[in-house]
Amino acid sequence: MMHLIPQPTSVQPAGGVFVLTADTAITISPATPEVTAVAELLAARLRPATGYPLPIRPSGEWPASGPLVSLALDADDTALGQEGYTLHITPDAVALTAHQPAGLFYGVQTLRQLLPPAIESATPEPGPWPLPAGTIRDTPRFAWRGLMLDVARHFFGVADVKRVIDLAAAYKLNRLHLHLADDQGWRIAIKSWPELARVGGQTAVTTADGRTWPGGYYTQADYADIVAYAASRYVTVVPEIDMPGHTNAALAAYAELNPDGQTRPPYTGIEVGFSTLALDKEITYRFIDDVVGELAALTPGDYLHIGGDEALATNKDDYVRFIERVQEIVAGHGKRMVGWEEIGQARLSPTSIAQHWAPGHAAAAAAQGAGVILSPAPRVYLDMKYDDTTPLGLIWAGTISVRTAYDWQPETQLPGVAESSLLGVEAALWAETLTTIDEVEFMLFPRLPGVAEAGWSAAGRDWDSYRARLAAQGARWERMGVKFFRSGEVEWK
Ligand code: TNX
Repeated sequence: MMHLIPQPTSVQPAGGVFVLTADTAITISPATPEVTAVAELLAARLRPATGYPLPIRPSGEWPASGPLVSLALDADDTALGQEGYTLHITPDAVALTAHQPAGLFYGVQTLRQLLPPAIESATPEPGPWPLPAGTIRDTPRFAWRGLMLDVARHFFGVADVKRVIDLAAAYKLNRLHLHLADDQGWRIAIKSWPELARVGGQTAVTTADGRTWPGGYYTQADYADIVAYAASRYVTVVPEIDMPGHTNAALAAYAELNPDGQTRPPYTGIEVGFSTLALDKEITYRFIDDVVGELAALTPGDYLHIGGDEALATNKDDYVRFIERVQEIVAGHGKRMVGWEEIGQARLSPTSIAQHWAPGHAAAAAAQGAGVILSPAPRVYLDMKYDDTTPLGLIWAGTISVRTAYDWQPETQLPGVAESSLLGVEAALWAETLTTIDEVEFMLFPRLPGVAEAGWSAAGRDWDSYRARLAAQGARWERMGVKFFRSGEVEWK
C-alpha cells in the first residue's frame, strides 16, 4: 500500500516489489555536485536502518546487472518543471528521474515514505526493505509551500532549526520563513548596529507559569549555516524583520529609533500593537537600509519579509508612506518585499508579496498585481490549540483540529483574489507559548503535513483518504523521535 503525503499527481500501482539488499547500488546521471548531493542524502537516510553500504556511482560505471536505484536528470521532460519527478519501480530496479535536482530531492522523499517505517530508524533494523512496484508522476500545485517559525518570542538554536527544516522538507515544503525580530527579541547579529542582538537578543516571553526564558541570537555565521543547510534540502530561507510595529526589542537597544528619543524597557509579555519606530526620522531609514542590506547579503533567496502587521501605534497615512519607502529599500538591495497583508493598503510593486492571515487587505494587494501567500489564521496558525484541552498554544483564531488544518481549499479561501494571484500556502508557528523543540514538534505534527498537501497536491485531496495516509506516518515519527500529538481524529497504526 502506498500511504503518501502529499498525495502525488498520479500513482499507478503495478504487481510485485523491489527489495533493497546488501547488493543494491545507487547510480547517478549526470554526476554533478547537485545530483551527487541528493544521492548522498538518500544513502545517508537508508544506511543506518538497513546497514547496507549502498555505494553511489556514475551510471555508466556500474555493471547493469545488480539491483539499482538510479537517479537521473532528464533534460527533455520539461513538463516536470523545477520540482517534479517520476518514480518508476519494478521488481528489478527503481528509476527516479526529474528535470531539475529539486525534483530528485522530492522523489527521494516519496521513496522514503514507500519503504517500511523502520527505515527512519537511526540504528539497524531487521528489514526486509520492499518498495511497491508502480509508477508515480508528481508535480507541485504551488511554487510557495512554506513554514514560518517564530524565533523571536522564544529563541530556537541552529540545531533546532535544522531539525525543523528536515521535518518540513520531508513533506516537500520549500520555504522557511524565520520571524527574526519582534517586541520580545532580536535574533540576528547586525554588524552595523551591534546593540540590536547584544541588548535586544537577551529577552524572551515570560510564559504563563511565570517562568522567564533566556534569549539568544544567531551570529551571521549561524545564519549562513542555516541558509546553507536549508538550500541543501531545497528550502529557501525568507528572513523577516517585523516593522514598523513589533519593534520593542530594537527600540530597547537604540534610543534614536524611538519617536521620543528614549530607549524602551525590555518587553516579555504577549500583547501586540504598542511599539513603533520613529517614522518621521531619517535615522530610521538608515537603520532599515543597513539591516536590510546585511540580511540581503547573507540571503541568497529572492525574498525579504518586512512584517508590516498590527502597526496599531501608527496612523494609516504614515504607515502607507513607510511601507512604500521600505519597499524601495528592499528593491534597492535586490530582493522582493514580502509583508503581512496589511501592506495591501500601500502602493505595491507587482513583484511584492502579501501574506494573508486575517485582517482583510489581501484582495487590495492582489488587485495591484502583487502575489499572495495564504496563511489563514483559523486554518494554518499551528500555534492555535488542537482543542480546549491542549496544554500549549493560543486560541484567538479558534482551535485547529487536524481536519481543520487540512480540509480547506486554497482557491476559495479569499473571495476577490483570483487563483492566478496565489503563490501558495504557508503554515505559521508563533512561539509565545512554545519554548522547546519538543513543543514545536507537538504543535506541528500531525498538522503540518496537511498544510503541505494543500500546497503540493492539486488533486486527490480528501479527508478520509488523508486520514488513512496520515495514520501511517505515526510509526515513522516514532522512529524519528518526533513528539507528535496523538490526535483522536486519526486511527494511528
Ligand atoms: C498575530 S499574525 C500576530 C503575531 C502573534 C500571533 C499569535 C500576525 C501577522 N501577527 O504577532 O504572534 O497572532 O497567534
